Amino acid sequence: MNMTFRWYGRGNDTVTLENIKQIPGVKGIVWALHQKPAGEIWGKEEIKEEIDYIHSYGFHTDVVESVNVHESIKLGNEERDQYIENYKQSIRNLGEYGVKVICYNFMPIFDWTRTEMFHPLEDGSTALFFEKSKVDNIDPQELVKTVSESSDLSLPGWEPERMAHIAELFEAYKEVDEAKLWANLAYFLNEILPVAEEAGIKMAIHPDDPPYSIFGLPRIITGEASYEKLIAISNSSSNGFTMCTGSMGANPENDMVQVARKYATRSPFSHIRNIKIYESGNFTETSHYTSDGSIDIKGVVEELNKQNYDGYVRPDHGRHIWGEVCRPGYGLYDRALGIMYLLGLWDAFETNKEDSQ
Ligand code: DNO
Repeated sequence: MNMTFRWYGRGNDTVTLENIKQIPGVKGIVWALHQKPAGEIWGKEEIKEEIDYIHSYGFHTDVVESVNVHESIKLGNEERDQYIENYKQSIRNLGEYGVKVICYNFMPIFDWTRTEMFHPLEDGSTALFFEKSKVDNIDPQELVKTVSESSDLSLPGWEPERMAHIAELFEAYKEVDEAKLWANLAYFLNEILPVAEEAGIKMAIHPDDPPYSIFGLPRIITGEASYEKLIAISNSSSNGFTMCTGSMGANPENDMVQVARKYATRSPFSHIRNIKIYESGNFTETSHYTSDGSIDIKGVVEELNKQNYDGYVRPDHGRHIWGEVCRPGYGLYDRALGIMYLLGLWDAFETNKEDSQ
């Protein structure tokens, strides 16, 4: 388990590399050129500048999250080939600077979606929250109208750039059902995977969050069946997954211990975090501690330990605790606690293993 921490870059994050340096066990920074619009080539100089800065703190820069996929690629329209060429060039450039894993997702229009960023928890902290009925009851047509006409209706995590084109995007996605989205993903993968292999990079697709269709848009990376389909598209060693316990685990039918058992070797990168799921389908983010949520974090780490997992791991979506003011889900304190829990579990399982030998 190679422990890492996601960082949004200088001037773009309340957490500093000095802060992260003081969390025991962190070896690398999960980074990105966050200002880069989806579809543009990541230039060598800008890559070098960022990684030199991160290296100066003694961290590795092996994992990038994310190189975002342009909407044309997901839609499969005539502009996609140009954007795929750009993506390939970014892969080559990142490979040249030693990057090993690129995390990406294939969610139409919206990345992760929550209805509340600072939902109060019983312990007095706040956390991200998803109210299923609220999302279910939003009529996509109304959504487009309201977002286009005013900025009154906006759910957290929606970027203004994308929202500016929301009407066109929804219109374009009318032609794209799940089967078409899969075909567009396959087209993209078959183009980029040979380049990734040559660059020494593993592509690691992130599951959809939450792992089901929202606003009538297709979502396809939702559980084990999706993983099997991905493997069927290409058995390339660069065709990898980001195992995210909180995203995929938001559907209680996904047993994340079993997912870890079956797919850890195909997951060069893991996001390990907990959520508490209610019967209504609502879920709230919690501390990483197994007893606080619905995901068997201890079981997942045990499984990874059994397999001597040497992939990159990061905690994710902390609560906002001790009065910290930060990016929602991305403060210092609770993610640091999460790391100590994950490393503690790992050490204990490691000792058990030695004892039983
Ligand atoms: C949320 C994250 C996602 C993730 C991307 C991966 O906080 O887990 O934004 O980085 O979906 O491409």
